[in-house]
Formats: sequence, C-alpha cells, structure tokens
Amino acid sequence: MQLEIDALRLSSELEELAHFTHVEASPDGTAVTRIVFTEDDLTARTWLKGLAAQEGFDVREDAVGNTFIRWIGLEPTLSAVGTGSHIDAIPHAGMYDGTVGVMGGLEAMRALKRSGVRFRRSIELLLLTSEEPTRFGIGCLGSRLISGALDAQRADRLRDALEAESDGTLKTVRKDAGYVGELGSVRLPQDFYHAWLELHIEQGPLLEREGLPLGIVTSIAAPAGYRFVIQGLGGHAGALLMPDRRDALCAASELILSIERHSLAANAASGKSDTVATAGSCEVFPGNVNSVPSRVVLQLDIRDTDPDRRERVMKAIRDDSAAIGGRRGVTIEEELVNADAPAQSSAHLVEVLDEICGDLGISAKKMVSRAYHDTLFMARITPVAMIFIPCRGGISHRPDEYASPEDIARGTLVLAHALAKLAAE
Ligand code: HGY
Ligand code: MN
Ligand code: MN
Repeated sequence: MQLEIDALRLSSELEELAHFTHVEASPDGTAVTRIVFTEDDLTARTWLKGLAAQEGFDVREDAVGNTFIRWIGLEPTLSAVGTGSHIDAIPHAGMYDGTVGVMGGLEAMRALKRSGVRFRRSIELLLLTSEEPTRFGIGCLGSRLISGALDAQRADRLRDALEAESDGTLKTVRKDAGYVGELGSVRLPQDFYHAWLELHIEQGPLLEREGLPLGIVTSIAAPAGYRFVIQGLGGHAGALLMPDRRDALCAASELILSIERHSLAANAASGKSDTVATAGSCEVFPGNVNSVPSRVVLQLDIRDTDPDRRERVMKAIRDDSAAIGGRRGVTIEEELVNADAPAQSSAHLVEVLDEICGDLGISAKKMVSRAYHDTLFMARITPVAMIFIPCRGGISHRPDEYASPEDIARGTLVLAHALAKLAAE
C-alpha cells in the first residue's frame, strides 16, 4: 500500500500547536507550557477539533475532556483501532512530547483517507486529558479513567495545584472548562478498541546513540509517586540555637540522599540502570531566608521495569525515613499518589510494526519505555504497542527538546501502515 505523509504540513501544524502557550520562546528552543484546562490547552483543543472537522471525522469529548476523533469504517459496529497521545505540557517543556502522537495520528488518518482505501474498522485518534501530573498531581488522568485505573470519585477530589489557595478540584476545574458529565462515564469497556498504538518521542538517548530511526516499545516501566510531609519546628534563624532545632529541610535533605543512595544500590546490585528515582519537587515552609524550615512537602517519582524491586527500594527508603525522623525529632508522613504495574506490548502488534519496518526498509530497535505514557493504561483494556522516534540528545521536558521532521514523518508513516493493517483485521 502506497502512503504519502505530508511532512511539511505536519511540521507546520506542530509549530502552530507549539504557539498555544504563554511562555516566551527560550534562547535554546521552543519553550512550551500548556497545563491542562488552562486557556492555552482549551484553545489548542478547539484548534485540533477544527482540523478534525475539516477532514469530516466525527468528534466527541467525554466528561474529563478526552477527545475522540473517529474515521468511521465500513463496519462501524466493529471495535475501532485507536491511536493518540497528549498535548498538555509541563512548565517550560518542549514542543514534541505528546504532540507528535496526536498530530502524527491525525496526519496518518489523513494519509489513509487520501489513499482512497476504506477499512473495515473505524480508526480513532484520541487526545488524552492531563497526561502530565502538573495540575492534579497524578499522570495519565484521562487514560486512567478510561481504563478504570483511577476511581472517578477520587479523581474528582484531586486538588488543583494551579490555584493552591482556592479549594479547586478536578471537578470544579473541569466543569469550568465545560466538561460537566459524570466522571464515571469516562470508563471504556474491555476491548472497546481492537488495538491501540501511540507514536511518541523516545525521551531518551538510545535511538540517536545507536543511529537508529525508530523504536518499537515492548514494555513500559512501572511508575510510582509518593508525597512526604516532613514536620519539624520553625523559628528564628538567629535566635533558635542549633542544638534546639528540628529543621524540616535538613531532614528532607537526608531523605533525598537516601532516595538516591538506595536507587543507585539497586542498580549496582542488578548490574542495570532500571531503577530511577527523582525528588523533583520540594516545597519549604515558611520559606523565609531567616526562618528555620518548619515543614517540607517532598514529591518522589520512582520507576522500575521490575515493580518488586521498586517496592524493595521503597522499603529501604522507609526504614531510613523512620531513622531520620527519630534522630531529628521530626515527623515524616508518607502518602501514596500512585504505584502502577508495568505494561507489556502485544506480541502481535510488535510483530505488525516489525513487519512494516522491514517492508519499508527501516531498522527498528525493540526497547523499553522508561517514561510512562497513556499506553501504560490503555494496555488494561486493549492490546497495545508504541512507536518511538529519536529526540536530539535524548533531551525531553526541556525547551531544547527536538525531533527532526524526517523522523516525525517516518514514525507517522509506520503508524499509518500499522493502522491500515489493524483496521483491515
Ligand atoms: O513523566 C513521564 O514519564 C511522562 O513524560 N509524563
Ligand atoms: Mn512528558
Ligand atoms: Mn508524553
């Protein structure tokens, strides 16, 4: 089947999408901040829905704003083939994370439509809401709700970190954005989709390092998130003498080094680098230069291809946390945000992608995704796989994140062929 990807249009649409943001471009790249349900996000969504309507695709949105862009097949009652990703972006991120999967998916569908071939199964592009944890503290909100991985009532109570003073929650924010339905209605049944594919930048250096143009993801590492609240005693930075202090930030610092130490130890023991842990956010109260920190809220992101090993590292961190608290006279409360299982790609979908790459003369690498993606949760309701394209220097979640138009077009072409094959099954 001969398919043509309009690489120029795809690149210009990615550029256009990148401008739905309010941060000025940074010297080293196109900085994008696009937090879910902000004006930038809603404007971008309207723009995308307009492009879809121009193609005559059906568009619908669910109660959390997951957007479904469907090209109806010859047998509309058959389960559709799904693809998609996200367009929300963490603060000062790049312009390719997630967007390549959404815009590439749209271009793949347009290329198939231009080919004149019609398929048995419908093909559906998804814009999944809030893949990033920035606003509601947990990643993959839309796909968790679709797959039943997150309870709808708990989700509606998630606090809005953007308006910390207000008592905003997902429920109030989504309703202000016009998504007023019951969150329980977001859940999709098992096998709602025949198959699911996501095109995404690698967000790591392996493809570029090995000079390969494409990756086929065989599994997605298991992410977990924890919040630690360290409560000490505040006081005057001059008058409160050192022996009398219960400094929450000093305790947090020991905990952060414990997180690093135990992750490094796990990798030393396994001889691999499959355990990663990051204390990426640390809020200090009261936060004055001349006050002893009384309270710290520390957020931990820890991931591993092996969830049992991740739990062993968490146990070692917990043991240290108890010792630090005792020694320093502070309390350290741990709160679980999420602890997810890894996902395996479907052997059939990996084989389909492998064959297509072979037919197109593209050398592809089978690989693990260390970043999480909506596919991690779509895997709970349908067979999945992912297509990775290289990103320069493996850089992501930074303004200098970059993927070349050629790599984006190549990934989109493989996606289009895979959608065609699966929609004919
Ligand atoms: O953090 C992640 O893995 C994803 O980029 N949100
Ligand atoms: Mn991301
Ligand atoms: Mn992403």
